[in-house]
Amino acid sequence: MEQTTRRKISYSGIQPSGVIHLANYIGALRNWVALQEEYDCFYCIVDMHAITVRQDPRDLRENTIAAYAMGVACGIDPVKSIFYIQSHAPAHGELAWVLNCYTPFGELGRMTQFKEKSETHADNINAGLFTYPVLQAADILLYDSDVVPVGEDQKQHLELSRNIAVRFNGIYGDVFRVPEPFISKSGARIMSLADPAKKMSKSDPNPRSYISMLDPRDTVIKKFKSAVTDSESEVCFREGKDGINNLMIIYGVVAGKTNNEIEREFAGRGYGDFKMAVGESVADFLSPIQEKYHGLMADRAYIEGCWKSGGERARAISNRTMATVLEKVGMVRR
Ligand code: ATP
Ligand code: LTN
Repeated sequence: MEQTTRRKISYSGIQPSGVIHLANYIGALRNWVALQEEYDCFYCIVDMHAITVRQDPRDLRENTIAAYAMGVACGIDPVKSIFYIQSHAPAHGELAWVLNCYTPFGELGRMTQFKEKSETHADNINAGLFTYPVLQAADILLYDSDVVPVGEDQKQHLELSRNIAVRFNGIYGDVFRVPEPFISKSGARIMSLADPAKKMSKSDPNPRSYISMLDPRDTVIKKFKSAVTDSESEVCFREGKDGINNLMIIYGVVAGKTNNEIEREFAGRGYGDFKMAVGESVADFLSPIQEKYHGLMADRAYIEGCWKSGGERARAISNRTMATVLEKVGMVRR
């Protein structure tokens, strides 16, 4: 760990396991982008994590490229930040193996994402799904990361990463920086539009439950019009009004308004008007991102150049950390 004045480091990853949706943006990506102002940033498309669930190879490759382009379209600067594809830096897998040997089985068994995914993928409960959070810890620890911008659902994995780092440091000295989660106060858990008791998720079979970042305008408006709310009519942020609270959070982010402003704007106007306004604002918000995305996808050479250079920079740094780790645990130098 360097002790000279260094900029703090932000690290995060997203799986290319399907379309990127509005909750990924609100819960995570917008913070990735914002942190670029003050932090040195590493952002990663975690294709190695994605194969813990069976993937069609062609889809995985396309989804990886699409997720990368979407990251850039949302504002990740591939020159300023190191934006890369996980499998392009082999130290991730290497460190994950080492850390597996320092992670108790029982701690992994308590991970709620593992329990949930074992239920939804009961036909393929593989060892990778079980050790998934160790690979995540490796991602983070390789880059000396200070903060990890994620949604609320990743809190438990972050806690495990911290435990792994502390345990390893306890044995070998200060090898890893212990990272902090960076979770927004508002928007860290965006709920499904079809069932406000469940989180918005790209693996939800009902496409009405989420807004893809690529949904066309009329689809966005239709989905918000049919969003499940409650039987009252007052637009206000209150416990028990999960559907409306969720729409208020989304509207607040895309239109830059506070809850008070939203309540005043829709006083006496009912849910119909409100849902329409949310739909239109989200569509307006997505439109320039979609335009940028399609431009990038049409210029494969440009984004390929970006991920190759990101991969090179990530490899150089992660290989250095890996060499230190191997030396600490007692491997003979190559
Ligand atoms: P799946 O739902 O299929 O497990 P996912 O949509 O959670 O996938 P990930 O790649 O696992 O997507 O997550 C990327 C980032 O988006 C993570 O930081 C995660 O915490 C965040 N995120 C995912 N869903 C939500 C949500 N509903 N609200 C806020 N943030 C979310
Ligand atoms: N596990 C995360 C994705 C992820 C990640 C990371 C997030 C993989 N590696 C490193 C932050 C830092 C998820 O399922 N959303």
